[in-house]
Amino acid sequence: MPAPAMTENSTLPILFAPDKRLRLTARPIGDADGDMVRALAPKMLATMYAAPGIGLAAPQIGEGLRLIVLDIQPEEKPEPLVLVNPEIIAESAEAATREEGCLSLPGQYADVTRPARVKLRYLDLMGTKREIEGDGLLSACLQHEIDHLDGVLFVDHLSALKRNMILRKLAKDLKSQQRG
Ligand code: K2U
Ligand code: ZN
Repeated sequence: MPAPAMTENSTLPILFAPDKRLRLTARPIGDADGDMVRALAPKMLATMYAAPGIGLAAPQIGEGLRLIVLDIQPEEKPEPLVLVNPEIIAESAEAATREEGCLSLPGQYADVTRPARVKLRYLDLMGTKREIEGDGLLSACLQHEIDHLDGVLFVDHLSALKRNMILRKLAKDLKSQQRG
């Protein structure tokens, strides 16, 4: 059986806020899930590249699993990362602010402040324990994706006023699209 390509051309539909499935806490991946996760990861990467995005969490495609994919490298040298059951094990006291967007909140952007550097422990697709440390865009992306696993969206880090403005606009846009 040929080794599954890291990405396939089959993309999955991305859920948009205020879909309730984006607010659930995802469950840890167990040993029994190996084959399903190895089949899902390439589809999530293909979906992310097609969006385009630099990160994607399983809840965004409706799977309540603690699985994220990311690739912050420019297109010429893609460096896909698949993180199973990722956990933040250290974060800097120093904070950093960056404008964030989200594939599940299309067209909405806002400045989000997070720890500048994070260290994560995770399992790779073969079940090997690994660690990754990041700052800058990688740090923001890792934290943004792990938030998704806990039902947290970037707007939750904003003031209630800004969060409600964005969520109200998204709900309105969604309604007008459904009306067609
Ligand atoms: O999880 C997602 O919705 C994909 C996010 C990942 C992300 C958000 C904020 C900061 C870093 C990563 C993005 O929508 S992917 C689009 C993108 C592209 C370049 C830079 C930032 C965001
Ligand atoms: Zn997002």
